[in-house]
Amino acid sequence: IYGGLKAIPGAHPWQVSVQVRPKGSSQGYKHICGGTLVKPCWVLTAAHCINKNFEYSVVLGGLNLVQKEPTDQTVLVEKTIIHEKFKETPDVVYNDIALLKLKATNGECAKENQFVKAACLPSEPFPDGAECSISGWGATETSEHGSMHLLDAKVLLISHEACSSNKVYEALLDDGMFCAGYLKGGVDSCQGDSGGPLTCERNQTHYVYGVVSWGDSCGEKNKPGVYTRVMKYLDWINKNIAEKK
Ligand code: 4AZ
Repeated sequence: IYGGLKAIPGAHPWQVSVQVRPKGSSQGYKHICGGTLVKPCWVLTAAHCINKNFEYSVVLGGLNLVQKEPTDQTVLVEKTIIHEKFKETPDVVYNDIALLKLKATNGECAKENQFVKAACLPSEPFPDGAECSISGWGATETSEHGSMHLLDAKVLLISHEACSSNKVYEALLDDGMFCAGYLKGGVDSCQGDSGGPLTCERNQTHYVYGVVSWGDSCGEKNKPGVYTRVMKYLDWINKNIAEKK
């Protein structure tokens, strides 16, 4: 996160660290992306975070990536589901959304508490200009390797029109994406935040409105972050998590 601050404990209880290790290895898992807990056994993330040569786990309830904390829960991923129309090109990522099904132990995946709690799926759009929140352990203005502490920042939703102007992303955006941040630059998501949440709040309820997806660099003028538009994928999400807890 560029232009962020250390998150307060319990402020983003749906934030997860998506971690990987090579398939069949006995190494420790390492952070690769963010994700959002949307049901006790389901995490929403970006499709570009998934690679079939890795096995996945998620860490819930933690703020510090390098120290074990009493609130941490580590849960293995049983299955990854990538959107059928996910496509990466050198400039754009389309349909950048995936689900991680967590592996239950004694009938439970995530145990919800003050530090671990699912975000709601949105059912209504938020207006352009709405102030929303991004969070993650990704690159910062002072560290391309990312932050050991979870950082967060406020961003504004940017209209499709403004973000498709000649100075910004021209014709690159489709209706499964939206931009958020500031055209002047400075506050943005970055590498390592991918897959993580952009949440917007209404009536004390937090909705996962976007998934950190891509952008031309980070924090630069006229290059805001681009987010997967979760509202567009509700049927896909609901179909995949239906009665699978
Ligand atoms: C990345 O490389 C990435 N500024 C993520 C977010 C943004 C740019 C790049 C948005 O994963």
